[in-house]
Amino acid sequence: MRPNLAKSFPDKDIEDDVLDVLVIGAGFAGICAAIKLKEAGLTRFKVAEKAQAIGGTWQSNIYPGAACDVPSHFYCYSFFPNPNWSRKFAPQKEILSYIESAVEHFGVGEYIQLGTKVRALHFDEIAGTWTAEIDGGERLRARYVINGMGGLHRPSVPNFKGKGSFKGQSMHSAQWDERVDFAGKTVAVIGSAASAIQIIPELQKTAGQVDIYQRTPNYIAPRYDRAFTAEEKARFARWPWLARFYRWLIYKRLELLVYPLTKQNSPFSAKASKGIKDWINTAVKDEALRARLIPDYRIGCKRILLSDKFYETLNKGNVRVITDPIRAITPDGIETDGQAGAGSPTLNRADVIVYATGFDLEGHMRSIKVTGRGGVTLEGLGDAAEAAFKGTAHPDFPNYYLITGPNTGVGTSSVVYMIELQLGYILKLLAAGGRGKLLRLRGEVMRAYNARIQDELSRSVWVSGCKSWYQREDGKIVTLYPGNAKQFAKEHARLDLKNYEVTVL
Ligand code: N01
Repeated sequence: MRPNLAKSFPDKDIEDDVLDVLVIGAGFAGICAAIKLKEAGLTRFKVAEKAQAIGGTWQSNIYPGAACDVPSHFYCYSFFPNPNWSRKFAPQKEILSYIESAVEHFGVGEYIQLGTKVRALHFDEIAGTWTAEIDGGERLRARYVINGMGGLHRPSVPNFKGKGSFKGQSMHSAQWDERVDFAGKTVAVIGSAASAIQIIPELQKTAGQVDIYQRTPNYIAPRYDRAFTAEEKARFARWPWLARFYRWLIYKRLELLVYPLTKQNSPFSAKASKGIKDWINTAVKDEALRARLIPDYRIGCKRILLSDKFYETLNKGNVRVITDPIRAITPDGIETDGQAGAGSPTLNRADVIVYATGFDLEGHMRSIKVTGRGGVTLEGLGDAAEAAFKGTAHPDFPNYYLITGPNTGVGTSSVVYMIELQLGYILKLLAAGGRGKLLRLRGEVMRAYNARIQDELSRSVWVSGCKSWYQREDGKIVTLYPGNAKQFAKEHARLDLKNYEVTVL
């Protein structure tokens, strides 16, 4: 049942300028929060968005080929279906327009404050409120904070020797420079994972030469992307149950066929990895190249990628895969070690360098200085800073809730679905606390929860011997949730108030 927050946050007796809720970020998570808060009867809330536009990931990742890698009918809000998705995997612009249309449809635009970068958050124990320091000097006070800033935003660009000396243009995949004309240029793409495999087939069409610097090969499965026909879209619009059923089929397929690959002893692994290896062997013409594309770790250890075009693109005459380690960036291009590190260095000339090298999760999450009870800071917490109960609540930060916090990634499902589930839980917390109470998670509850999660993760395929962004440098996984979407839903279905100390303010 949907909590009615109007009871816990009555309209009368409000004399202060304290917001009931400050939401951070206007991506899928923050906008979902705004919609749900409004639906539940709140009006005294604000969404602080650091950029000058809404959309989060889908506002910043505008590189050619950017698209979701979860089917669109499942990569959208369950309460706001879109019968008009143009393709099974919609492109970035369409996803961004979908988010914009949700803002308009639910009338939450007025709650979003753009160009508002939260720099620090301080908890005032006596008042039971949070103060947000905004870049530029503004301060916002709120009873609750919902942090929906997500993890994949801050570009990670490796500090290659000589990086600054490059004479040409360079950009990170998430900071695409649309002014750069790639026609006829030699483009070096560093990285060969989710972002790179979307960019490369597009760049190949215009660039003179595309050099792909691959450190580790990935398992790339076909996406089977296609456009929906006008009839299909009309049917989805005419019969909403059909769109719901189609969404459910996607959900079920991911749960039954893809999620099992996250277990070390999965009976599906051998078949799935053989299928991809067979595909590489038939799709890629060059035999020597095939050998360099076949991963030597278990399928699922790194994210299984989807592309219909990537392997085929490697057959084009203007594409090279370079697997010799990068030694340095020079003014003219990229210097690699010689063959297998034995020969003399090779300079591969480049006009443009594209860093498809992923994101700095830790740096991003720590980009807001959070100070909680007793002056405890995120930095001061060490390991405990990267833990949260159900990925949401932390004992040192009362009335502060995270969406897509630590150990919430169900990599085999739709993050939009997970966001809704987490918000359902957060809304229950808000209903229980209202305007007069402080809810503090019990420390032992968080420790027990995280011990269970880490124990389950120790049996996952993600610790089976590869290196991925799922893991920290020391190998600990603080990103992924070990269960499937159904278990995640169960985890977030009910609020057990015994897990919280409730203080009346
Ligand atoms: O980043 P990544 P991404 N020298 O960290 C290489 C989401 N996403 O932007 O594998 C040389 O996965 C690195 O090599 P290796 C999705 O969740 C979603 O591609 O570490 N190479 C790898 O090849 C995804 O998982 C969509 O050996 C270096 C690449 O750079 C997440 O974003 C689309 C290097 C980084 O891969 C991140 O994907 C795109 C170095 N020093 C992304 N450092 C959707 O469709 C790194 N690399 C929703």
